[in-house]
This record gives sequence, structure tokens and C-alpha cells, in this order.
Amino acid sequence: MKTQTLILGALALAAAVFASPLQKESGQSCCGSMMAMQSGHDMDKPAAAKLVKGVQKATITIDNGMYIPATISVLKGKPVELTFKAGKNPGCGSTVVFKSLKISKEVGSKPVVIKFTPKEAGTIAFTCGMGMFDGKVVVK
Ligand SMILES: [Cu+2]
Repeated sequence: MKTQTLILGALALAAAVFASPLQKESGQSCCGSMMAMQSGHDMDKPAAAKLVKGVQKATITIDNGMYIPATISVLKGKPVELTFKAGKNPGCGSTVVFKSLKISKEVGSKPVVIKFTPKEAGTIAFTCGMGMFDGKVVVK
């Protein structure tokens, strides 16, 4: 009998622990699906930009709080053109911010092209307007 009470108590505690973050999350309108976003990151594979007439090109789809692909690899010293297009549910990810490059663009029904030439190897991060959905350009 004692064991049963303990198990029930543990279950109630577990239920309370699981319930509270969910309640908090429903109050967020913008970046509410952070849990989904983080698990999405594990599945993400870096995509190499395609070299077209000396320009490194890649297309990123914004959907369900994610940039797909979220990691793009490019080579330094060559111009980069990233096309951002909205998926079915772009949410606040439609604001694309490259903080280090001082670029901020709004992606609407038409795709937006972001151009820059990376001078050195490293990582150039981009985020949604709130800095919660993110992706990166890895420069080699
Ligand atoms: Cu956001």
C-alpha cells in the first residue's frame, strides 16, 4: 500500500512539473515553439552554397519557427547571395536579422535576397527579429 501511495505522489508531481512550462508557453505569441525549434536543430544538416557564375547561392525557407536549412556553408572571399522565402507558417521568422552585418530584412510573399562577401573564416549568425529562431552561415 505504501508503495502505491508513493507512486501516485510521484505521478502527481511529474504532472505538475510538465504542466507548468506548457501554461507559460501558451502566453507567448511569437517564439512560443522553442521546444520544437530546438529539436529541429538536431535534425538540421549544413548545406553548402551552390556556386553560380562566381556567386555562392543558397535558398532558405522560413517555416514553423525554423530556417531550413539553418546552417549554410560558404567559402570566404566570394560573394554570397542568400534567398529567404516564407513557408506556410513563417511567423516572426519572416524578419531576418544579420546582426554582425547590420542587415535586417522583412520577408513577405516575395523572396528576399541578402548579399554579402565574407572576408574571413568564421560563423555569421542570423536570427528572427526577437533573436530566438536562428541559423548560421559557416565561412571556411
Ligand atoms: Cu521571434
